[in-house]
Amino acid sequence: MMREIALKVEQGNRINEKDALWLYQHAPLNELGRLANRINLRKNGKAVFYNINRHINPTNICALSCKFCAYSKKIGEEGSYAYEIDEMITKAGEAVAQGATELHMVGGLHPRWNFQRYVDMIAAMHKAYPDVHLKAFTAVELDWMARKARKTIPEVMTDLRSAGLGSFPGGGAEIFHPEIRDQICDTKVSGDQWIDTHRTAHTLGMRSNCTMLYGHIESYEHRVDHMRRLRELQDETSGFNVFIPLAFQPFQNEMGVNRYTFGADDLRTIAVARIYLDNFRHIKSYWVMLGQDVAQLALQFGANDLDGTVLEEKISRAAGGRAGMVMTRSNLENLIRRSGRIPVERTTLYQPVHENDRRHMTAVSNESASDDIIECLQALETGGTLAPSNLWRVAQEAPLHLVTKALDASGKLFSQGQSLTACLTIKMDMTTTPETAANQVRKLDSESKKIQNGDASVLNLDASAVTGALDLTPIIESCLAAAPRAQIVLHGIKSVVVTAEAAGLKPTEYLARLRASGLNTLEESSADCSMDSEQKWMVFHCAQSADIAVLPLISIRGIGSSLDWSTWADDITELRSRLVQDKTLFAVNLLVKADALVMPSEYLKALALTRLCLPTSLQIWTPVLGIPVLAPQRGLGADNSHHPSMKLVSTLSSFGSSSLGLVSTSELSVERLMEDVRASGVGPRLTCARQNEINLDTNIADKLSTLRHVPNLIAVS
Ligand code: V47
Ligand code: SF4
Repeated sequence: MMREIALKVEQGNRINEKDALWLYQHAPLNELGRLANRINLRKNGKAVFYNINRHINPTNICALSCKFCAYSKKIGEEGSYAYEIDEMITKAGEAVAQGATELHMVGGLHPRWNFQRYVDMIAAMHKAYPDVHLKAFTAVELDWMARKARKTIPEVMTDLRSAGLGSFPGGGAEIFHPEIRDQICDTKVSGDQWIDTHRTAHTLGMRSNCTMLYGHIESYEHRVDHMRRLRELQDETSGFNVFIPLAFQPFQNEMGVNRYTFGADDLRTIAVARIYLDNFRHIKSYWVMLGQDVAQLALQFGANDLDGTVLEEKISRAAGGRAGMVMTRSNLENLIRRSGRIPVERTTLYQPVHENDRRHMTAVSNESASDDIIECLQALETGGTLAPSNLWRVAQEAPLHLVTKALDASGKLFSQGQSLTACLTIKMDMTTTPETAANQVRKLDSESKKIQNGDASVLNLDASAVTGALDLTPIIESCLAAAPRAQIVLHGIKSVVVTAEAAGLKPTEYLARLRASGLNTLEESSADCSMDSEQKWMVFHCAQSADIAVLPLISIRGIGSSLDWSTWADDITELRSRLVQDKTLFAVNLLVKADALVMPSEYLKALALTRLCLPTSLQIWTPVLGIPVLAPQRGLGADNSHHPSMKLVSTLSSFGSSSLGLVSTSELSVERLMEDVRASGVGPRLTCARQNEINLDTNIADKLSTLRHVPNLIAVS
């Protein structure tokens, strides 16, 4: 079916709603992304738009009470506000001083504002800043104004245009289908009215945008139906500038929805829109709702616009939006450049602000790379290896989609029991102070129940911050006394070296003692990256001869505004050379150096390349909280269940991850995590094991068979 749909698209035929639904439900994520990406490159070339704009939400006082809306308040309610026109002009002035070419204004339906108030607002703004494009008022606000003024929609639009309004934003569309609309915003204009209003605008020669609010209670069918109505109107009028999927922000709503959209769903939505909405030139990856991370990735999945600097956005913020309210020009340009695209500042009507940039908008037939890079990828695809210099160049130069194409063709994806696993873990921070360590052990008494109940299987002794000598043998013994079924992992290699030295022991001797006390795995920490590689591998070999499994690390790091692929290439080369002699290695962790600025698209490319470079007997672990995120943090709950990196979990298996590694049950909600894992499932490919999923101290063959016969394995299909 994927091939049929792709063929339709390649031959210039449009896909139908059934095809769109199939793509949503079944298309492999990367194949879908490649198709959408190809279409976008043909329509828009390598240019990705952004604009310098400011949002001004004139009031949050609203006569309606849409169930999804966290933003609206009633008159007199705490937190309600209504700006005077002067205040708005001051805000606009700040933006204009920073180069804004657009003001975006939407807000609540203020019961005490009459139509003239809106006309005055636009007239005053236009007078103060005649060169700035005023994009204001949703179909919902226009309907409100028309009813208040007893005017028709065309009259309202004409008056606003005469006052200086430039175009209409796409809000208020939500989900058109009455099955959903009646549940989430029954007092708002209907879907048909929304469409009629935009038809009127287009007929009057004005342009508008359109949106879709997704990720709440609607189904894929409702989304496709929504897009169908937009495509039909666009066929009629060609008046839409852009389609903007709005990812639902889940806090303070009356619909019982309390989780962010899955990253894989966001990417799917952008891609399906790009493929289905063939009569739209632009698809917006709205960073405010998607978060910077997914917004950046979406540029590879069919989107060609990031929206703008925004400056003050209150609607998503009220509902738990965590992407921040403002981006600078250089932030936006950096996100675009590091996805291999060319940033182009645009006007509201999608013209380049600098005429010279138009050349970047010329169609490109597909992602490309030089012949030798293609040859290198082919070598990896067929199981070959590359010299370090070539490895480094491939990582640096190959576009993400060429890498995933090679990965798909290699047959390495989903080769390990077709699972994405997680080892549920209790983490204990080790320190050199014996009293604190003893306290930790005491704490374990309560935590040990989790292990006895099978809710966790691993005890992770985190010694990565330990700098002095700390003999872990008594601690491990106490741990096992409290939780006899626990598998003990030691995180951090340096402590082994330091402690052995202080005790006058050889590392082999100390490791043998640790093994005798019950240690089964030694895991490299990012703090160990500074160790000399020979010394590190010497410790690993000693551990292995003591029958302790080892988990090395592959690290990537960002430097300034780019990514340094050399540490990654070195780690891969090193690991490959070790693998020749060492058949007992079973997994590696893929980690970003803590201080690094690494883009999500770069992390996923590193993951896909790592999978391509290493034999499938070696699992690649992507620890959830080690996935790089760009967005600033906000406190949304005590644990990390809403951490932005969770958004990417649903994408990881498509890029070659085998496991989320050691997941600390006190840091992340397992239920949430399982939802994310399920959300990545295309067909019966993914499973999330709750307990004993990886028996760390067995050899690979045993372990793989364990993977396939895990008790309580939850199959996802
Ligand atoms: O209509 C409300 C949505 C819209 C939430 O045209 C929410 O360029 C997510 O339409 N989670 C207003 N979305 C914003 C809008 C928009 C934004 C950016 C650019 C453009 C454009 C238009 O925000 C509303 C509603 O669909 N919304 N609450 C929420 N919790
Ligand atoms: Fe009012 Fe708009 Fe919120 Fe609905 S979504 S309650 S119309 S501000």
